[in-house]
Amino acid sequence: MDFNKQKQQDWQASTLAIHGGHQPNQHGALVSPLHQSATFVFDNAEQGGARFAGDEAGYIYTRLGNPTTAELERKMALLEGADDAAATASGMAAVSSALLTHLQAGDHLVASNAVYGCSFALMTTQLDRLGISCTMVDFSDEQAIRSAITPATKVLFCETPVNPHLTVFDISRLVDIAKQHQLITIVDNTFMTPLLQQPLKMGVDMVIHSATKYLNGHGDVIAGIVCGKAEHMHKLKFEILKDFGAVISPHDAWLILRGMKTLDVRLTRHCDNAEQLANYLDSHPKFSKVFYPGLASHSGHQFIGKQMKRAGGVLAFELDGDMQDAIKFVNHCRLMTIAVSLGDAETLIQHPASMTHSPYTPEARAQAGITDNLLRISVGLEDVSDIIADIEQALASIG
Ligand code: LCS
Repeated sequence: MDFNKQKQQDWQASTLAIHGGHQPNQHGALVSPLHQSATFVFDNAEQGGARFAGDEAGYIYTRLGNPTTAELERKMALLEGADDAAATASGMAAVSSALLTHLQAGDHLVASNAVYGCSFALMTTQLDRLGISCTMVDFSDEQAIRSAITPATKVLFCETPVNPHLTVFDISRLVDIAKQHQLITIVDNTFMTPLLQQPLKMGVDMVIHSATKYLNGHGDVIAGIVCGKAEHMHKLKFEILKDFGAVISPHDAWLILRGMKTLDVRLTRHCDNAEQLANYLDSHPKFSKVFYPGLASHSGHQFIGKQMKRAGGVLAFELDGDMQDAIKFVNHCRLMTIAVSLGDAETLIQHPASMTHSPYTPEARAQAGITDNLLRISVGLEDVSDIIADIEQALASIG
């Protein structure tokens, strides 16, 4: 990386989210220019050849690198404590690129049985087509993980906290298991962002994000990020992303750079609102279970202040009743918007069994603890009293 990393490494995360990776530009613009260009001009044919050969630094073609994208990648590498980062076209491109960096036909992957629905589909269906097998187990059960490992296993993969029911896994324990078997660990850090959790600093090899969520924060971009060690990132960028092609648009990278300037203040508000909402739901007789690591009753609570700074802005709960009652409740929400995604200013409510986790088979969903009456809320930035009032009126409407 060709920037003043030493100086920037000393900054706090909230400062890095604003200034990290920024370099002076030609006209001294405060906001880094958007380099919306597919290709870059060579002074002469020799220079073009030298850039392709890797003998001269400089941009070639945006699928191989772009100055706007590079600023986002430097910022994320600094925030996660990584050697390097790569921005991708979506969170799923980040998940698939990270996995394909380490896996090939004949290899085996052990993954948590509760992950985002399309990560489940990728690991159980698409990778299977490529000859990469996957065993999914409960990552809270150390013995289950150990039993799933075979001589062909190369990677351990999980999200923590888990989408949609916020189970938290012990990252240091997973790293210990992986080290004993010489496995690569990949953690999806989407629900936390590096401001709340830094898995690489706990020994994880690769971290991935759906940047669609908190990093961008404004609901107008689909993107992903992978962070990791230099040799892994080199393979990911200059083999996997180069040849499979799932790179980010520079415009989307630019929007994420803008969004990240407010990441710290947004996350503080998301967490404050989610804590208050979780306490409200937990004390209400109509909600039989509330899943939020910020609650003392949640199994993940022991990790708050250790592995993760705060519990984040997503919570889930089971409404007293069946799936039809849950659907009816959702349909009566007025302020809370019925939509998937998370990490936006707007509070979003969705029904995981029929929406985000519909790629699961009913059996796999049951094993992962995703019940038919489970609802997930991505708590937004509104005044929390308005969100609570919306829940009250929805409950009153369904009787
Ligand atoms: N990882 C996690 C933990 C996610 O929640 C998602 C998307 C992805 C990866 C994939 O990211 P994408 O390609 O969508 O940028 N989660 C979604 C969700 O819960 N609702 O809609 C998308």
